[in-house]
Amino acid sequence: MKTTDLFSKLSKRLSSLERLKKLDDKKSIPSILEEKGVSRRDFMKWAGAMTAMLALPANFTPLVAKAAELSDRLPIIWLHMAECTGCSESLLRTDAPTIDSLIFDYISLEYHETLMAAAGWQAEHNLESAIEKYKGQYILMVEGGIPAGENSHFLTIGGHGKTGEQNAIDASENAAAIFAIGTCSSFGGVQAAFPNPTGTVALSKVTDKTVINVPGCPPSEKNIVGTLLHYLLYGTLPALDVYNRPKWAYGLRIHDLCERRGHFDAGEFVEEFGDEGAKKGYCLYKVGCKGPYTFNNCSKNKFNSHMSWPIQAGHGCIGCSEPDFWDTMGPFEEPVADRLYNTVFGGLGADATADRIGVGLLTVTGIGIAAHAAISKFKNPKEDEE
Ligand code: FSX
Ligand code: SF4
Ligand code: F3S
Repeated sequence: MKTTDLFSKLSKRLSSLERLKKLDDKKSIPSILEEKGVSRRDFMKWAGAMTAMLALPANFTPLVAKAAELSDRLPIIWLHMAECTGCSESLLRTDAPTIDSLIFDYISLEYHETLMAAAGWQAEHNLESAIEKYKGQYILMVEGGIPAGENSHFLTIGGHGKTGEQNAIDASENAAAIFAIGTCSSFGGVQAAFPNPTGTVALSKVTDKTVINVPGCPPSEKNIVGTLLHYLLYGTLPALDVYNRPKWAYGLRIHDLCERRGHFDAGEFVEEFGDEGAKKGYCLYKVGCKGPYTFNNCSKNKFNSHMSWPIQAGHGCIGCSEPDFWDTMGPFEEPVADRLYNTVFGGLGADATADRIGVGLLTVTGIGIAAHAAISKFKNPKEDEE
């Protein structure tokens, strides 16, 4: 589609959203931001960064700003399943709330178990009435993996003993769009790690509807808010990768966007934590960095009010936005070169390591050749179960 056609398509979508009634009597998002000391200039700067993140041309910035301002027109139902609540916490609990978290605080969260005041029967009633009232219009965001089937009793919610699985199925039925927030909801997460005692599965396994996965343990606030903005702007699904992750956020590897990449290419590695190489900010591959096999944009978004991210802090990426990373990416502080190179090049022998292969080969081949394919060949303890 030509850029001008896209611009008018998105403008039309926003005009139709603007005609929708505001869902609650809270102040508008622009006035709340102003109250919180966010200047219009800062807001437009933020919108410019989000525009770039969503891979839109810079002249779309006013549309992205408007989408953010209209984000209180869409009702949102947020369900918690089996997880640590880190996804919600990462977005909302910060000393100096970012624009992303402020927006999140003021969108129309019709139901969010961590944030709402209601409890017990009243909470159950709120969920049912939100689903009924906003049938076909609400965005369903689900955090956490789902103990399913004969194991669904491991997660029951409320007084009727209704399972989390049933809640997720019922809420999915009438949602306009479904986002799995975090690795647990996207792929099962920590509770689904071997031997998965609670039979936990991804949200996409309990509904036939398309689920947009926003993984990360936790995902960055920008990837959560960006997914919402994308839906506000387009009203349709974003381009997705094979794991249903939005390509604008998960299209490149950690390794492709890493500030230590020059050291990798130059063969300069941290050999052990605390050594000279570590002090010089060398590449963390030999101390276990899984950035070459992990698709995410952490170096751009960072965490803790955009202060830092794992590799900047001095530890390798552990692959937290990949399916089954607890089982496939360990040990977290050792390289997996043996498995990878054994897979990609066949004849290197099962115990070939980054050291034996040598820096030359590491550098020439670029570790990530067919990274997805290679990861799928990693030994996964789950396979032993079958
Ligand atoms: Fe925790 Fe969310 Fe990890 Fe899972 O995040 S940060 S265990 S992805 O579901 O709360
Ligand atoms: Fe960065 Fe890790 Fe790649 Fe090294 S291996 S360049 S630390 S992503
Ligand atoms: Fe997770 Fe790796 Fe980013 S561990 S937070 S995907 S750097």
